[in-house]
Amino acid sequence: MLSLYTIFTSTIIMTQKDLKEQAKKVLNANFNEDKGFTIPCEGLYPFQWNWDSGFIAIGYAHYDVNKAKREIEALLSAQWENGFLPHIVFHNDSDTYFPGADFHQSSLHPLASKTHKTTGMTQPPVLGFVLKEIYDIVEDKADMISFIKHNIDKVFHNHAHFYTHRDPNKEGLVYIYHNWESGTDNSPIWDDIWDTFTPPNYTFERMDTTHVDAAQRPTNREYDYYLNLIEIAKEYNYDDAKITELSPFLVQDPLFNAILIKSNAALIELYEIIGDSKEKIDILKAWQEKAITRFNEKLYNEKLGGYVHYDLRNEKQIEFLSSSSFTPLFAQIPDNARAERLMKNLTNKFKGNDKFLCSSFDPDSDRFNPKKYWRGPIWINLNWLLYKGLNNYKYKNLAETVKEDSITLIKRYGFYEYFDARKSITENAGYGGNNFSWSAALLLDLLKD
Ligand code: 2M8
Repeated sequence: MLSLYTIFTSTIIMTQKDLKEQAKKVLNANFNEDKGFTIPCEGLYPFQWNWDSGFIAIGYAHYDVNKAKREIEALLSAQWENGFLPHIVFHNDSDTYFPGADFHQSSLHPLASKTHKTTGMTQPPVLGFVLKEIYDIVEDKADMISFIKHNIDKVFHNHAHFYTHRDPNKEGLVYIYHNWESGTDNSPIWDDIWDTFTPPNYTFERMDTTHVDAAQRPTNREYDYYLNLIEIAKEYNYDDAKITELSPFLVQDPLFNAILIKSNAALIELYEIIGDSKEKIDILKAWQEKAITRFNEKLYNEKLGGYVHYDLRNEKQIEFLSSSSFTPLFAQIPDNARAERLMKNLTNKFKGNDKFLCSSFDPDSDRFNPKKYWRGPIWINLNWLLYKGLNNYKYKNLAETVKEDSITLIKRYGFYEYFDARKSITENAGYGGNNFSWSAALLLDLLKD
């Protein structure tokens, strides 16, 4: 006879097994077999997105390594000749998304991909650490090493592009020139920057709000700012030097830079495994030393007890806490004392007694909105970075909370794009697109143990 304990644990195991199967279904349905890449979400995001693909490849590594490889190679196939990796690759046509390839016009840049239409902006550079994650996951290390050998220099070239063209002070911190480069599109962080310039009122047809409730998406006026920044970059053919000089949006983002630093560290480890790469390792180590020191000097805010964005155009910190404030833990940037303050903020402010972790913006701020995109809701990719980050320090219990909260939200509401942090919510609190790829992929990774 089965004991109660066996019945209980087997129910949990079954449930997790079901959840994993559902996650795989979401990913497989979003995979484009012909072109070898995965859309983030049907209708809403019909192309290949840069950092989405990295997270998605981690999910595939758990059950179909060939798809993981194809995903990464599809992204790298659109790399520009100068090492730049665009934020969207338009492998296919689709009229369900705006702004598409015709708006972005990447061919204005002389070194843009000649084979693929892309955007002229980038996203957090995840590929370095993604290669290392996949290497750690798969059993056939020799096979993965040969894949990595084939691709790693392209990722190195991408990092070199950042430090050459996006770091005007040569201080080891790179800038983003568009909020879409941050990945955290309509975060309240940008509100102060919007006050510094006035875009025209463009005439355009929003497509996102035909898929998702407008209350959960940016406003039309916010889109004017997004489009205007692209128009300015296009006016200068996406020339980095001109953007550095003239873009009204120039920000050193802690999430973006933490990811670059983590990816540098991963490249060092991978080059060491491959062997025979001393010169590149030395370059990476020099970048790391400078970047980590400057990150701690420039992006930490003592009063708030967290890392913040730096407005490079207007030379000042943007003094708000967001989920990005905690991502330096992922790259082991803070010392133990700072890590402790981050942990306290997460515990007292972001979690409190009544919230799932981790809201994308300070829940005590009057700019916080629990339903609107990056102005408050929880995102699974940020939770994954946080889970890994807390585990880099001694905060294993809090890491488990982040993991369990992520699993609970997906179990309860489905594979949504973002979630309400309030535990008291009784109606559906999964927002944005459903069957969202990185929620499925990273759930597979969180459930691996
Ligand atoms: C969201 O951004 C795109 C623009 O890049 C959009 O709203 O149209 C963001 O959440 C971004 O981080 C993400 O990569 C993208 C696709 O999932 O959607």
